[in-house]
Amino acid sequence: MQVETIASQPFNDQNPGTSGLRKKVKVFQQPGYLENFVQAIFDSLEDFSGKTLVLGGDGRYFNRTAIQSIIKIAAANGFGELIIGQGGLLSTPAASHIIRKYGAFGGLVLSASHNPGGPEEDFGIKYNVSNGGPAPEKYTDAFFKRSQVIDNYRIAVMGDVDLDQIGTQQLDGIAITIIDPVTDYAELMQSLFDFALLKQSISSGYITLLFDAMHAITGPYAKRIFVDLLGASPDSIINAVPLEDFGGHHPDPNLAHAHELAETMFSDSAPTFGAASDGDGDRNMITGRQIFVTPSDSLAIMAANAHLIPAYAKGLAGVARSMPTSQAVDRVAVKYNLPCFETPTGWKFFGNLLDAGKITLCGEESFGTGSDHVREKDGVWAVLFWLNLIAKKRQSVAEIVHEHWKIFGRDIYCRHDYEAVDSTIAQGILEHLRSLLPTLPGQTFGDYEVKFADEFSYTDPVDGSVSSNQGVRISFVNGSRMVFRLSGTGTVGATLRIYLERFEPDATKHNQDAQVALADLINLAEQFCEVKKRTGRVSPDVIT
Ligand code: VG1
Ligand code: CO
Repeated sequence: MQVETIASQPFNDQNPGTSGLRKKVKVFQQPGYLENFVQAIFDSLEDFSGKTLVLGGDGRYFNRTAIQSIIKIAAANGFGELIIGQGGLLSTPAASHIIRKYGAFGGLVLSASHNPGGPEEDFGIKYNVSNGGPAPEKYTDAFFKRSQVIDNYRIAVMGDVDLDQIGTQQLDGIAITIIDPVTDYAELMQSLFDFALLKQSISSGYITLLFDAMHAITGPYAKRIFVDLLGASPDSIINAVPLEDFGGHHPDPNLAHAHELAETMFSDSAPTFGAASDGDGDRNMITGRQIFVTPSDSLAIMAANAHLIPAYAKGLAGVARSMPTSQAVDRVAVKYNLPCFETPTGWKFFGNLLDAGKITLCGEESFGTGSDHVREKDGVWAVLFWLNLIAKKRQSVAEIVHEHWKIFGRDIYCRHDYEAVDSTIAQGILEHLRSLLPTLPGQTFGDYEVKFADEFSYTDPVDGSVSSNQGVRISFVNGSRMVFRLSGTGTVGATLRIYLERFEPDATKHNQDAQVALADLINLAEQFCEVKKRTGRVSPDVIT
């Protein structure tokens, strides 16, 4: 193999955020930008010579170009084999599974997840370690450090690889295996859920399904699993063809962006079940006829009912949620005597808990749920989990949710996002909040007496690593909470996220609209953070 060493200049902005490095495509297209970052990753890793790297992405604009470059850099750096999804496609959870199943050294997943795609939009790259999960902070810190001093990258002199031809090509010094992106993942799903029951429930018409793939990666997965294996009609999947620009939309599964699905689910012709997934297939939105299930509730309901699913029939080792996720799952953990962990935002913090067998299920308020079957959140898995629950319990989504609230009470929840805020103003908001923290405990605001106010810091119970500054939280004596943090996935300015929750034990009050039920807390949040005052905005950009 002929290898060239190309001199390059370091870029100062290659610090991975919540989930990998995300930038505008134009930034990634700068000469040496992608190459430097990939070389910085390889320079930070040890002992991978001759080993296997998994490679794939969500199919967005620049995916194929980036894959061709990465193949050549990986070859030059001594990897022995690359396993690549056909067409350069792999959903994030499928990549995680393939790393685990084939004992790969790690993987590179090309995605900016729920961010829009296209020449003017976003691209991203993240490294996953050998457990199949996102690289923990000690890795991402090392990548960033290396990227700041790197002055060359190594690249093999070779032609482009045919990404569409399944099979192994033995090139000079490296084997390149193109696999079907769906097959291994579909087999895994069949091993976890009761496919016979699901098939019967769908063919009998007991379950009618609408899945919105948002023109993103889950289209082919949904088609194989829901249509080919479970017998759903082909028109039960909408926006099924992955497009480089996701049809010009944000592939973000929430009521705002998956509006086509939302409109149908709240109309008279709604099917029994509706769901959507994001750009890279790790998120999920769950809805039923006339009902939207908050991700926090979804996690709690999954935990309370997991024993009904074949893969979890033996019970759960424990559960975990990210800090801003509502406390609904905590109530399930108390009732069933399960260990319950609170981690910072981002899936990388669940990896150690899953590997150590401390938890089986975990989730985030940002439409992410998953289990120990892979080391990423998993959208299609969550959909199958819910379908299996509906089929087994013979209840509608609304019945399942209302029954859950009756037993555990309802954690009324919402998140307000202020996007593309000037970074200096956003930092000012956080600093202002920090300055308030010591003064708040003991003060009363209407019905709300502050119990504690702090900045969340997490000590990993497995390896003892500490992650500080993970969000400002204000907790009240009545169990309500608000959390403020800045996004680590945006690419324009700063995004302020405000998370609000209030516990409602009274079943006669469970049907309230969250914005109404949380109105006092929403006002209080503004009083504390002054986002409207400081930015001149009148309302959040996105409410979920
Ligand atoms: C957001 C979510 C976080 C999630 C992350 C990656 O991060 O809040 O819960 O893990 O996206 O999800 P942030 O820092 O913007 O709040 V995905 O589907 O983009 O891989
Ligand atoms: Co995603």
